Amino acid sequence: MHRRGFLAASLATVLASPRALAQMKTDGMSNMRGMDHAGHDMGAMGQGPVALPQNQPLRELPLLANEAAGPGLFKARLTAESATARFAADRDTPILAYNGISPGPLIETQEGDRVEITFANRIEGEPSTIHWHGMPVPADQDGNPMDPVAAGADRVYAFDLPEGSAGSYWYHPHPHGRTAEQVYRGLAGAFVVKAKADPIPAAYGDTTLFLTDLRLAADGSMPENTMTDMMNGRVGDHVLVNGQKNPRLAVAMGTKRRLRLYNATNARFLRLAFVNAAMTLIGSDGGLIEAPVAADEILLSPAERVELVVAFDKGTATLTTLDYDRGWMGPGRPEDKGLALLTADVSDTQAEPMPPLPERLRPIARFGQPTVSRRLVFTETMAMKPTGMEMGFLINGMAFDMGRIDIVAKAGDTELWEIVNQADMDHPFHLHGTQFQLIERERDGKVSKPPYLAWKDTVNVARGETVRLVTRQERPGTRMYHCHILEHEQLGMMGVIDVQA
Ligand SMILES: [Cu+2]
Repeated sequence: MHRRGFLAASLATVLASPRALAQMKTDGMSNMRGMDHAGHDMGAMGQGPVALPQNQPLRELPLLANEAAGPGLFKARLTAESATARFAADRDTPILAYNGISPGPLIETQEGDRVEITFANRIEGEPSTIHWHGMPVPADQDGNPMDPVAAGADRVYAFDLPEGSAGSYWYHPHPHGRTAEQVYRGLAGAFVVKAKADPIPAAYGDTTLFLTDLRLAADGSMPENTMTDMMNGRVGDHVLVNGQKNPRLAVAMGTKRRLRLYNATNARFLRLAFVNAAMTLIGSDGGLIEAPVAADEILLSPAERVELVVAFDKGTATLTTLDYDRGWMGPGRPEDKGLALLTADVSDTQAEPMPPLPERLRPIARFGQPTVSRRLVFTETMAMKPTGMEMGFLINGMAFDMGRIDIVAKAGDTELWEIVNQADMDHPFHLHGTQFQLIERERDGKVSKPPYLAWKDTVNVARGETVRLVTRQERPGTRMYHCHILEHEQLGMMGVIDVQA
């Protein structure tokens, strides 16, 4: 039996007190959507959400052009700046964009490549960084909040992609206190590292589906985060695929497609199913798994990725969402189920016969016995302050402090990390600088082992659950670990690990 914890109890108290509610309203939180209205999908001022066009042909993400002349080097420039997008047909939306677009351009490189990307921060008045989510890059190239790039400044991020690092990574800002806002305003993109010898048949193609979450006010602007957003993480009104709402994909009968799905939302849990098409899981955050696994549904928590092979054998197939209860605080829980994210029109014409998926994809070496073990406990707090309600999201009782080292580790050590979620909400745990292996989950004394071995950099830790994982940092330097609900990270659910040589 799961006991509702401190935050839920505090919230219940606050909601039960008319005085407190009135105070919250007069404290500039009258736009606290969902707290005093049922239903989250309200546009600004209680109107319905702004309608977005649907059913347009799926856009492939534009590639970031490689400016290097020879092989083995990927050289490019990413400029973060204000831009304008047209989500709704009749109104402009001011956004933040990489090279003018959101999602940012798709970076595609090969394992073994050297990468040199000049980052130009042209966001007015705000520092930023680029964090290479999941990638094995040196600590001083990983866009830590301690290494801000000032507004107007440039810096070069340079790193080598080792053999065996092929996978579905991404890039996004990680500046102190501003990550959540810079990401929901549009700064995020996919970074795919291709294998030199790829076991997946080329006939399946390779399509990145970058899922983001958009909320628009009636005038087309993106409203600022509210109290509800800070508490639950910002969930928008529209889930977009490559910036489009429910785009369409035309395929011939019998087609198999390789799809890389990214949850690049700030806080939306996506429990996904493909209606009328069979899904086979082939990869996780850090690349291919050992062997294909048939999947009826997939839970993709914020920042997680999967690689799928989808077989289109009948009629119209829809990538859709299923209900998932991740522990919503307060009223206004968004409708999770039945969202059509992508519709595939399967023609009657038979596709050329597709080669089968190999039975083995690649070996994954299991980590040896850990020599160090650590325990991270997630909790939530809430207090009424004269300035309003103040929430805290803590790891081992502490909120993030950039000047504090929380963990000292040694490069090359194999470590067991136990992530204990004593909070009322699920929190997706992300560790920088490496990939880890999930060992087991425990809830109410029941232990379950994962059905297959996989490289992960983000794992959901459900409320009341303990997740055990094994990891190893190969390089020295300062790394972050945090909840990837970006508003929770901002409110303190982050720590610093100092890896020593
Ligand atoms: Cu969280």
